Amino acid sequence: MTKRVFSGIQPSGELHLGTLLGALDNWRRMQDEYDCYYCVVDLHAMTVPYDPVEFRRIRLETAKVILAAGIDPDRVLFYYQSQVPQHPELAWILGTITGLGQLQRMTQFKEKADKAGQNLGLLAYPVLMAADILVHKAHVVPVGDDQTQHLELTRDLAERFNGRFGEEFPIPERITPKIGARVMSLQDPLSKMSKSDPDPRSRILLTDDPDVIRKKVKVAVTDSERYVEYDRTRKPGISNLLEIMSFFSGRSIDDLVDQFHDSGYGVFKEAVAEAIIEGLAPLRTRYKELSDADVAHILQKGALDARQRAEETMVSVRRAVGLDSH
Ligand code: ATP
Ligand code: LTN
Repeated sequence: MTKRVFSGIQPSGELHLGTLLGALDNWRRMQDEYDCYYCVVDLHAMTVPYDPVEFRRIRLETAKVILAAGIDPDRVLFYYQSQVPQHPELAWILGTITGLGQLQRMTQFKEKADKAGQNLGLLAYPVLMAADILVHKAHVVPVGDDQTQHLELTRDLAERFNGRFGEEFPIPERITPKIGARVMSLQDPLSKMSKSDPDPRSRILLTDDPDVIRKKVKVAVTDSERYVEYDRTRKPGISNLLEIMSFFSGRSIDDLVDQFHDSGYGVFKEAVAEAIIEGLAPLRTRYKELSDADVAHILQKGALDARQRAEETMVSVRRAVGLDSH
């Protein structure tokens, strides 16, 4: 049997290098080998305050960038989470077997609640994420490092459900890339590159113009030493740039350190910027070619197919928990 893959990205801001290295690149590579379900998880993005007009724009924009990154709708199911009501239905059922303490201990809940205030949706966020994955009985989930805790909960819930109601779900595995599982902010290399960072210089957007990329890399925070060396603790800024360059150039970090060790940070940064620009060129071209109407059409078709597949799981889940119609 071909293994199934599920992953999601929130439409909560413009996509950046972190999303590409941490998740999207694996999404693209897995589509040849696996049965893939990829989702713009709009219900998740509603758990912090938002503006509905901007939300609508960013949701379409997110879908467009994902397609431009090489996700092929002929090979994968690609859709908006809110258009497949089986996701929240399963989330409700899983919610009834989730301990409150477990949710309150989630790092992301604590961080977001501190910033944006608590709400039930934010607390239940990881349960909906578990439902996303389990409703398609996914075996593999490609995500960045920051999703480890959420994936653990998903595995727990799958095991708990199977234990109580009978074998239903495979226990999903997390897949994180070797390089790029945690891309750091260009302005504060001790925190992760994030959509919600108020400083736009902290991240390189996948749709940034070459000149913007050059400027952002040029002003990236490094350290006061002179040598290009890889050491994430002592030299987090330079190490982050080395990882990014290694990803785009396909060269090993050792090889890059050999070449740039004594060249000075200025020369190294110029090379990093050019590698990013060249690496993002195909995405930029595809992005320009995609119309909003094409994207909307792809998403509608994806939702139709995803609803059918998710319904197959739900028929069996409803029966298992005693909710079938006869
Ligand atoms: P952000 O923190 O940028 O606001 P997020 O992690 O809250 O984003 P998503 O956009 O839904 O939410 O994340 C999409 C995927 O990208 C996830 O798999 C996540 O792990 C990954 N990802 C996001 N930021 C990074 C990063 N800096 N490094 C590596 N992977 C990342
Ligand atoms: N919480 C994830 C987004 C997400 C997801 C998922 C990822 C929602 N549902 C299911 C993988 C599988 C994040 O990246 N912030």
